[in-house]
Amino acid sequence: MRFDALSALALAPLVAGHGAVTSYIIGGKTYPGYEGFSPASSPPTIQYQWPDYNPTLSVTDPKMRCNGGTSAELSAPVQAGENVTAVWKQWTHQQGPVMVWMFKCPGDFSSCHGDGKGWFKIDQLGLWGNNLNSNNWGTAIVYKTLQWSNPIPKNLAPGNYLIRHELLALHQANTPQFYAECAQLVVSGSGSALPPSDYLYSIPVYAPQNDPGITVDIYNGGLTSYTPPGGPVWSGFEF
Ligand SMILES: *[C@@H]1O[C@H](CO)[C@@H](O)[C@H](O)[C@H]1NC(C)=O
Ligand SMILES: [Cu+2]
Repeated sequence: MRFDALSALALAPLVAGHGAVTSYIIGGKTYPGYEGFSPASSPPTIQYQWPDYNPTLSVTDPKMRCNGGTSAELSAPVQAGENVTAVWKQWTHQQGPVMVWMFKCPGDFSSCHGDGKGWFKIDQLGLWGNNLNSNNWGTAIVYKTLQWSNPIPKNLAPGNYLIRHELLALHQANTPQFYAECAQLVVSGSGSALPPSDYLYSIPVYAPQNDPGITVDIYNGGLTSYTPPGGPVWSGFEF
């Protein structure tokens, strides 16, 4: 009995671990995402339907893009400059960066799947301070608040976009865990800015598996700083 109880406790964190974006708050309105596991029976959403909470372990895995999701039936309107808040129903890890990416669709969402070199970062938070073996990481904010909020670049050209929220968990040395989900946004505004090509990446693969921001051992090596993989955030002011 005692053994069983302890085993159950030991297993619980595995079952309850990990996480995924489960809804979005935009302009004061909540847009439900998937809360379960596809194929979902829930109503249509703005979010790509994802299959599970499991981490993606390899930068080349197709799940890197949107956790294996497929096109959503709905989209959410957002004004350039307005915040998009992603909400996680659960999240367990406190070491590693948060990164938010967008992709401009050439046309309709039904034919836009984030293919090709078109993804750019609009926000990220890695480490603050100089202690990698700490909770001073972007993902610790998601752990505490179960949310991440940032604005759509104010000058971004209007159009159909995918937004991709990515958590990179670094608590296990040499076993980085990627968690990414996507949703569909219709951006409005009077801007005309689009990122220049040196800010654009394919997903996968936006960085090599041996990128120092991916292979980093946060418990060892005397490191005092950290740079997230995939380059800098696009400020939104270039044309
Ligand atoms: C919008 O996002 C920024 C972070 O980039 C945050 O400081 C601010 O509080 C957010 N605003 C709202 C209304 O959530
Ligand atoms: Cu996990």
